[in-house]
Amino acid sequence: MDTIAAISTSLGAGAIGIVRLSGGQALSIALRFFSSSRVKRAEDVVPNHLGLGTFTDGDVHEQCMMVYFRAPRSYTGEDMVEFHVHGGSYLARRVLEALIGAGARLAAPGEFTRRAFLAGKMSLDEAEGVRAMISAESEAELREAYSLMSGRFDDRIDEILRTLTEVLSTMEASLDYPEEMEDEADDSMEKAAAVREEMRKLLSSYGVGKLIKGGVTVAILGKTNVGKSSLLNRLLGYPRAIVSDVHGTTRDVVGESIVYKGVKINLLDTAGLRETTDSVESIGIARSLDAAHSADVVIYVSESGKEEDKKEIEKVLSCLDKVLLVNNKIDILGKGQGGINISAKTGEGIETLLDEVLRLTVGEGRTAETLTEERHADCIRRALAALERGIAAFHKESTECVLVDLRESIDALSEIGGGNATENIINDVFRRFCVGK
Ligand SMILES: Nc1nc2c(ncn2[C@@H]2O[C@H](COP(=O)(O)OP(=O)(O)OP(=O)(O)O)[C@@H](O)[C@H]2O)c(=O)[nH]1
Ligand SMILES: [Mg+2]
Repeated sequence: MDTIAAISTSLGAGAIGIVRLSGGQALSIALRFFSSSRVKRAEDVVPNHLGLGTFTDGDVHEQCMMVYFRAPRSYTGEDMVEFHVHGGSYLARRVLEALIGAGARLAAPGEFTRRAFLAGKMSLDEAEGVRAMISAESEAELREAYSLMSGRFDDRIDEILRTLTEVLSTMEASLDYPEEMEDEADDSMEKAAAVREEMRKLLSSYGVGKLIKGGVTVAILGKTNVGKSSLLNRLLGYPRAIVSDVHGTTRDVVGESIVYKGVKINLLDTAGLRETTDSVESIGIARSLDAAHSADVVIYVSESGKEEDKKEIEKVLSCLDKVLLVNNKIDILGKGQGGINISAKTGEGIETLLDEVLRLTVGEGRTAETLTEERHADCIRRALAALERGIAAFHKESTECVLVDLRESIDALSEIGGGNATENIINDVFRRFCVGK
């Protein structure tokens, strides 16, 4: 394979910039520019040692560090070189240009990791874990990403695959010797049923997994002046939205995120609900309702103790899934009946409110492995559907059909690790990586 190069650190001012090379020519290209008192020729380079030297390209001289990873003991499994140069996007770009001028090719997004996958250094879902680690924004997300990247999730899938393969070979044998193998076939189907449960459990964790990955979206809804924007500001810890005692202050949806107990929460403050003839405010109110419908949880704020027209609230909230009723301003109005009592002004009750948001969404007890990737969920859905068909076929005593369904189930599940993933699937996974990873 040709030798690829890219800047692996983010562009912009920083303490260091890393420029990477991977491929058969990595070391020879690197040594056209790098020299030090110890390193004159390729034989002088000690693998896995970071050495100080000078990168020289025409008039450009840069004191930098270089490290060489010899194949196959590198991230990609190929010969790799990294230059650690002083931070600053121009310098790193200049080094990259020199390497490309000397025969390296600019790497495509995720191409280093793709090569690692092709070299058998990691499975496809582990590669997805690498990407998830990079984009994680909360502790919960990081934990799930690590489970993917470290192969814990992969191990669980492999275990299911092993069982299914065993079931398949027993059923294949029972096709030839139906009478002798009757008991074994029955046992196998019990195993298949256990695997079915396992797959169902994994799939049901996807709801939570999605929330952990994308964050829990919470819309703050209510009439004008009840303190929605004050609540948003209190949750963020700084005055993001305008607060005033004028009714109809907020016109647009204001969105910001926080991390609470390791979970990302996307907050949406919305325009207060009221009858209005103002065309701009009407648009704002329509957006409030859209935000409420797209949210995972709606916090409906009222002023504590103030009766609101029940029918009117019903109209707004009836089709919403998860609603938390909140009585605000308890510092001046006292606690209300029903709902969570808070004061956006003093902060009282805010933790209770956030705990309730988590309880309604990600719950308290998370399972060992949570499904976070749509691609994996899709594979398991197909594998489960095929397995269910197979189990049904067994009870109708059609072993040929059972075999077809079992094979389909195994194929779908194998796609997770990338064993039989098509070029399209692989392209799709790595397309979403950044350049240099
Ligand atoms: N005492 C007290 N005042 C509050 C509290 N929350 C909000 N307020 C006051 O209530 C008024 C309205 O607050 P906002 O946060 O702007 O209300 P809103 O619901 O966003 O209003 P709109 O944007 O017009 O829909 C302001 O004067 C706030 O200072 C609270 O917990 N206690
Ligand atoms: Mg407001």
